Amino acid sequence: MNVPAPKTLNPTYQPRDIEPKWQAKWQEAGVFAVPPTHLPDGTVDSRPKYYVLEMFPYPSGRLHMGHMRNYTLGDVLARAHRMAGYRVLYPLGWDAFGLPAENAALQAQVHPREWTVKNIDTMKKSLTRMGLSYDWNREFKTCDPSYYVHEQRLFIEMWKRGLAYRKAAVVNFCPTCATVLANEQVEDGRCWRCQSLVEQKELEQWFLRITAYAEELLADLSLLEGKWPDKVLNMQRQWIGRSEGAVFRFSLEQPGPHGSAVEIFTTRPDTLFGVTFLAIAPEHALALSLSQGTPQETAVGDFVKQYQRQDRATRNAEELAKEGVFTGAYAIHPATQERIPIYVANFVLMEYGAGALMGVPAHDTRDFTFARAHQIPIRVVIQPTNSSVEVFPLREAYTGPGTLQASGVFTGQANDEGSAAIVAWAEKNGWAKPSVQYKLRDWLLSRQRYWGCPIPMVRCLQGGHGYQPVPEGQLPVSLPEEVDFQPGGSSPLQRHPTWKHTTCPVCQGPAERETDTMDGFMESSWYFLRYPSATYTEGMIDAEGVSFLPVDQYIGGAEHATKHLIYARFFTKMLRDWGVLPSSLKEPFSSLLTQGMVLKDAHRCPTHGYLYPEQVTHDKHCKECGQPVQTVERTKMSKSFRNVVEPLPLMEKYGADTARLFGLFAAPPDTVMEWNDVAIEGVHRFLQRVYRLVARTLELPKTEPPSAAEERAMTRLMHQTIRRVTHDVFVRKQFNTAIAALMEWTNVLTEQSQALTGTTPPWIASIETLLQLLNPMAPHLCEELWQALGHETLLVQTAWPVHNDQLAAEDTWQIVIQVNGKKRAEIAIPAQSSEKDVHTQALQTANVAEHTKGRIIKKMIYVPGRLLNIVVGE
Ligand code: ANZ
Repeated sequence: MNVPAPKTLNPTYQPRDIEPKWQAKWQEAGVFAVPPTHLPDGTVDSRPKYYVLEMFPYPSGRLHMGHMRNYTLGDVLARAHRMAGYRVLYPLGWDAFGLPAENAALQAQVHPREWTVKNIDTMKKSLTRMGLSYDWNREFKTCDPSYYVHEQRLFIEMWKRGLAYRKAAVVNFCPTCATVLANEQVEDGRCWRCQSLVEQKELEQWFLRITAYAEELLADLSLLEGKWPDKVLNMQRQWIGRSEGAVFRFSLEQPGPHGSAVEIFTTRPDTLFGVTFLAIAPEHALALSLSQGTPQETAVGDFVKQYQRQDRATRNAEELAKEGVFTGAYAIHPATQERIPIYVANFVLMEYGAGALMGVPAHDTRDFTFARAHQIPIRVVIQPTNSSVEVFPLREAYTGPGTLQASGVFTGQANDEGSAAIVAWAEKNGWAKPSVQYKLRDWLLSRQRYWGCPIPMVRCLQGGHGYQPVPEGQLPVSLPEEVDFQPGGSSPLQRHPTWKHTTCPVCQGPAERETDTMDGFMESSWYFLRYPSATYTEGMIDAEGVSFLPVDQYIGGAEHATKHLIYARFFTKMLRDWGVLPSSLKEPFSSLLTQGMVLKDAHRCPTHGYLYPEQVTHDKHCKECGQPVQTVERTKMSKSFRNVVEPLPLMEKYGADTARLFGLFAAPPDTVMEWNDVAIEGVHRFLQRVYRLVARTLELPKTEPPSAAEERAMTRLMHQTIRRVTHDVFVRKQFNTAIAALMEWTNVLTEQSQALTGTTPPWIASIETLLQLLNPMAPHLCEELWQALGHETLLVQTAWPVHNDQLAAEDTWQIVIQVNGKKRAEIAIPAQSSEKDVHTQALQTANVAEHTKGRIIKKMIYVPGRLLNIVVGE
């Protein structure tokens, strides 16, 4: 091998000098840009594509450890795949609309755009400092009209196809943010951003019909099995929440202007004969009218008022106190003709099923509690096979399977069979139909805020044309820059003196623009389509862009499981149905990696609350008052816990390569990562060792080739390490074990280097391969050392090393010998020995001979090259 001429190397590792230098060189050489498939010279780039993407950041202005971990994972995959010969698309943009920008405008009197742009600038500098290999040519921010124009076209198309519509709805309203919130944005009855108690208001809103895709969104989760974390798949299944059952119609005893029947949804038609009450939601049209003129009228009125104000999440919670009030009215049981009392109850949700249920106290826990509280009769209609359930003394509902009893002609049937038979019979008689319900609700899109994408619709004021889309030639509908930020119920767009006034596209008469803007989750539902076609202006994505889909590896937080990750799937399926995306594209993200959180101990003083690390003494006392502090172990990094580690100072101290490596080494990517000051020192020392190893190599003269045996041993370890690291990086995506393999190898090489009197081709090959394998994780250091070894070409442009199984094979096998499953010896035997040779040598080993002496060998189980289990008996 031709050993290149060495260059000089600074005697000590100085990441602060090395890192910016290489970042500039990579930029200059344009090594991270993805050229078009069809090059101007007529050639076609036929490398396989690899699209790796991290969930794009909200430009809050701060880069935290979570970001750092997230982006390093993506960068390692991008860099490794580039070296392995893929055409890698690895872009970043900005999720730039959202409330914090608008809140900043309210508080600090800066325009949201200015705030956002400034933050993007700061964050981009930090990301660049980390040495991330993005193709910045594809960067965009979602608050630019050139981005959201595509979203407005998409909305109009959805409206034309009936997938966007308006509906009056009881909505979650945050009084502090003065905006409507989607169900997903209410957490424990509070606003997800400001934690204010959420109120309920009835307002006309824009919705997106995601429920049209409920079935497919659920079914296609099976395509993601093994490629997405089970946890995320299960959360989506629950969220979509498919229930099979039936709708039954119960006639009212006294039909009135409100109708003659009440419909209920049940998943347990088998319990029909056990129904002893009905319950309807407080918002149900019948709630007030049924009680009219009955002594219950006031009680029902008060109850309805009270619960209409309660937010959806609380109403839905398991621990909600089950309350209800009798309406004074009765229904007639369709099978038994009995009178069934109708209640209004808080645990019945208007949005689910028919907004009403049939109560079966004997077989449903909730109904049981309710019946006891309201002295409602209990009727047992299912008997378990091996015991018996009687009304007295029934302590709890029997919810298990069994045989139907007291169920007319269905008595004696197994309950699951009975269920189908009852529905079929009732359907024939005209008072039931099978029904499938989903928990998934249509997506409430409108927000009464300024800093979002304008909804491109206008309302005709005089001509009676209702809502009309803004004509294509007038798109994008851009946000006005001059607005007045006053907190209040209406959006600043509503208060703008001129912006909303326009003309009706149908009659040219006066019209008003929609002043609501879109939910911020809209921009993130399709942004991954934009990077591959970043410069295409005619539409969202062109053929070239499509060729990069789907995203091969998506990386982000599991907290997006039921929001962004469902919306993006919905949009992909919808755009495929429209022909914008190919029919073969079923899912947007082939593989999903949800990275674990970064945790760190926090310290709390009984008097001074949470303390910064520098406020705590070595023996864990508060520096202020001397009291012992309580350690809250492994808690989420958060400003309020004062346990945040800032990435920038960390990179200043140790360099970006150490910070990157620590994030990768501390834990597998999908598990929580614990912050540890000792470990960061540890990875820093490892990089210094690599540096010294190369420095030592450069000091030595070239010498004669080593002995064949030495060369063989060196080459073997190199090929074994290539094999391990390649598998860990490309297949397992477990970078911590890849780094461990490189650390082990470095230790061996360091030890050998001490005795070395000169460098030889296999030695240089080892050192260079070490740098190539470490390069995706610590790219700056490796590039510097690569250059020091005399290379003119950039390390990032070299090919990923490929191992050779033969060269990696051991000369000898270490085989564990067990007798009846217990380890008795370990033998070394030339590799590739026959099974018979292994038997012979094993039986001759003293400890094995002793344990088999005088016993009959029944069987020998052999795992080639690894293990022999001798099964003996008397
Ligand atoms: C009678 C019955 C008997 C029920 C029994 C359950 C057990 P999932 O599985 O979540 O879909 N239900 C129907 N509509 C409701 C509404 N709008 N709000 C609250 N609860 C409602 O739940 C379906 C069950 O929840 C239905 O089946 C109904 O109670 C209740 F032994 O009907 B069941």
